[in-house]
Amino acid sequence: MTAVSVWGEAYIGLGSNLDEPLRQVLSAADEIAQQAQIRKLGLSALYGSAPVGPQDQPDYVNAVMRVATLCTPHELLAVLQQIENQHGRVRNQRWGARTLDLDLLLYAEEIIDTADLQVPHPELIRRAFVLYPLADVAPADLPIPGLGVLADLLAACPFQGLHRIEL
Ligand code: A4P
Ligand code: MG
Repeated sequence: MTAVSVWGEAYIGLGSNLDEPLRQVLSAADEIAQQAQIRKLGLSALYGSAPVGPQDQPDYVNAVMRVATLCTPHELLAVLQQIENQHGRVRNQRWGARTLDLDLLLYAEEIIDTADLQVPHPELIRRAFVLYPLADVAPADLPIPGLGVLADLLAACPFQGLHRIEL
C-alpha cells in the first residue's frame, strides 16, 4: 500500500501590537512558510486596527495567510503556538497586548469544536481585522462552514477603522 499525502487548505490570522508589530507579523509569516509541512499560498496586505477587547493597549497590525498543509488541525495549532512562543509571547490577559497571536481561522471545510481548538475561529465573523485581510487571499465565495460565504459576512461587517498599511 502506498502512503497518500493530502494537502489541506487553511487560513491563519496573524496579529501583533508589541515590540515592532510589523516585523513580528512579517517574520512570523516567513517562519510559517518555512515549515516542511506547510506551503504558503498567499499573504494579505498588512492592516492597522484598533484593539478589540481591553482598550488600554496599542493598535494592532493584522494579516491573514493562506496555506496548504499536511498537518492535521491540531498539529497546525501546535506549530503556530510554538512560533508564538519563539516570539516571546506571554499569556497574562485574555485579548490583552501580545508580541504575536496566530489563530487558525479555517481548515478546509471542517467544523472543529474541542476544548483547545475551535474552527472556524469563533470571533471570525465579528472581526473586520480578520474578514478584510481574508478577502485579499480567498475567493469571495469561500465557504465559512456553518456561517455562510465570505462575501456575505464581509457585507455585514463594518470596517471598524481598519486601514491598509503601505509598506
Ligand atoms: N484556541 C481555540 N481555538 C483556536 C483557534 N482556532 N486558533 C485556543 C488558535 N487558538 C485557538 O488563546 C487561548 C487558547 O485558544 C489557546 O490555548 C488555544 O488552545 P491564546 O492565544 O492563548 O489567548 P488569546 O489570544 O488572548 O485568546 P483568544 O480567545 O484566542 O483571543 P483571540 O481571539 O486570539 O483575540 N484586536 C485587534 N485589533 N487585533 C487582534 O489581532 N487579537 C485579540 C486576540 C484581541 N483583540 C485584537 C486582536
Ligand atoms: Mg489567539
